[in-house]
Amino acid sequence: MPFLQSPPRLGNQYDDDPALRALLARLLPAEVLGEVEPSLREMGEIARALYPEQLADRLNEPRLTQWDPWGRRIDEIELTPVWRKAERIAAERGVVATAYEQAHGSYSRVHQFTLAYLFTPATDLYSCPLAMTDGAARTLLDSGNEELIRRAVPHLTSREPAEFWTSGQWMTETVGGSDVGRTETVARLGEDGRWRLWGRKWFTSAATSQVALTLARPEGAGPGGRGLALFYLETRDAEGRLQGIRIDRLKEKLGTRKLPTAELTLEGVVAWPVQGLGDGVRNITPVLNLTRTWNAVSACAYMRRALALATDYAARREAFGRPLRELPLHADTLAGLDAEFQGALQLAFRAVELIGRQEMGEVSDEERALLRVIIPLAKLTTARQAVEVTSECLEAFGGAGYIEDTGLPVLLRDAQVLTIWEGTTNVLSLDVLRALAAVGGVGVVLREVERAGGGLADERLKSAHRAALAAVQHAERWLAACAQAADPEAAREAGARRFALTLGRALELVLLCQQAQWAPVGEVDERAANAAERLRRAGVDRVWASD
Ligand code: MFK
Repeated sequence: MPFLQSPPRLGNQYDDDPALRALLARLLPAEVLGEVEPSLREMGEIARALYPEQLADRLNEPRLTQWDPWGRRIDEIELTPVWRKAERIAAERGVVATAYEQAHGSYSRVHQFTLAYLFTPATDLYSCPLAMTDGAARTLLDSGNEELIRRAVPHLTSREPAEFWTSGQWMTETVGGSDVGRTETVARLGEDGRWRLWGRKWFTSAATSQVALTLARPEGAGPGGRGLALFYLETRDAEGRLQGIRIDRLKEKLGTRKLPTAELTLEGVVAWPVQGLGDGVRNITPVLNLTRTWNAVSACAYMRRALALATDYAARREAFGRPLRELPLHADTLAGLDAEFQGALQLAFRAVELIGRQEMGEVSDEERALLRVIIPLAKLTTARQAVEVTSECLEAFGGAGYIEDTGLPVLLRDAQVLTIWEGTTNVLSLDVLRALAAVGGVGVVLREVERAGGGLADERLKSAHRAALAAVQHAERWLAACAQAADPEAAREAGARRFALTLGRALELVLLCQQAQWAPVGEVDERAANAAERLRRAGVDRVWASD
């Protein structure tokens, strides 16, 4: 009998994730954890059960049909089987709704994002429309626009599949996805008192959404982001026909291929101003802050999925007379990747925790400032980690990791988007600089490092904490020294990515130390402590020594 390798398998994705369970035990009071755990275990089971279906669905992609056989323009998009299932699961399990029902106050955000974390890798990025839906619900609620709140929010936060709507977030135009202030879409007020939009949207993720938030320049308004207005629109009429929107084509993408990302032309679609007729960029930032948090949580989820598969395989696959997991170098490699994942999970959920408290009005000014900085840091740091970790996990399978019908390469292709959409690593690094300038400098990060290190007793953890503190202090000195450069602005911009990654990784390290020390009295969570030790040794300071 020739040698045949059994493929990797997944168990319940909640039960099998000790880092997640330890984190939730720290973040949630025991009674809250007891109440939400059944829903998490159920989602972990859904993820396990969907895995074979994802593999079977591998070659299916969404299809756009622009014309019916009789020449009518229809622009219909047919979704893939797992996506159709995901729509229903997302609504019924409250992957958005949980955050707005607030059954557990500020802890509901932790509950919701844990559902999202378990759901994301099981449903081929259906989390994209959910992220935008969450962002739209928050933005409408914060806008105080009662008409739109009544009209849309009950749908965006519904658990009833027939009632549930998702929202698009149409920002990117041919001028690019970063410099949004150059948006060319025009808004005109008709004689009937209604606004209509004309323009071309170049990247619209999930073009199947029922509603969208988008930016347009009211005729005659000034340039830049201040001259733009934030609009809400409904994509279809009562018969389900697109109204004032043409789908030009679906994008041919490296990954996220189940996601029907489209190019659209707006041809007079009726739209409602959400919050006045200016400051569109500022008014859409609540969407960005939530979708960036979804991005960070999704990055963790992709790392976890790749590690779950690689770890399972390492127990099954024998080479050189032993299972891979007993080969010292293989074990060391996986442990390094697991450390990156654990650090990322801590940082992403620190943002989640603060969002929950902010929504309940429980944050201090200090925490509000920290949140403004931590969201772009979490997004940019975890997205880069996701690409590195998924890539290494493919390598841990040897040749099988490079073969399409193992279902493994798609993990890397999908993870790559996390560094790009919602702001690239560079755009977010610059955002970190702007955010720090607005909140009074690096002190807010230093104080978080101090806070997280407050109760450390274990010597290894204290040493890791010192390394993180030194890295943030180095970053602060670099920023101050930029003022002496011939062109301070250029110096700050050129080093912004190294600076931001240093802050992001240092925060991961101290939060991991906090997690490790938190374990039941007198003990240290060895899994988290080992991860902290590895992150420290791998190094968190990315600022150049000569800077
Ligand atoms: C898995 C789930 C992932 C979710 C998938 C969703 C897929 C969606 C696909 C996409 O649409 S991807 C495209 C997403 N595009 C971006 O993320 C935009 C990237 N570019 C930026 O973020 C730029 O930094 C920005 C557009 C914000 C810069 O534009 P401007 O015109 O130079 O704005 P400016 O002056 O920096 O900021 C305007 C105001 O907003 C300022 O306030 P004031 O008016 O009071 O001065 C800023 O302080 C404020 N602001 C900017 N960013 C903010 C913010 N406030 C709070 N939070 C922020 N993040």
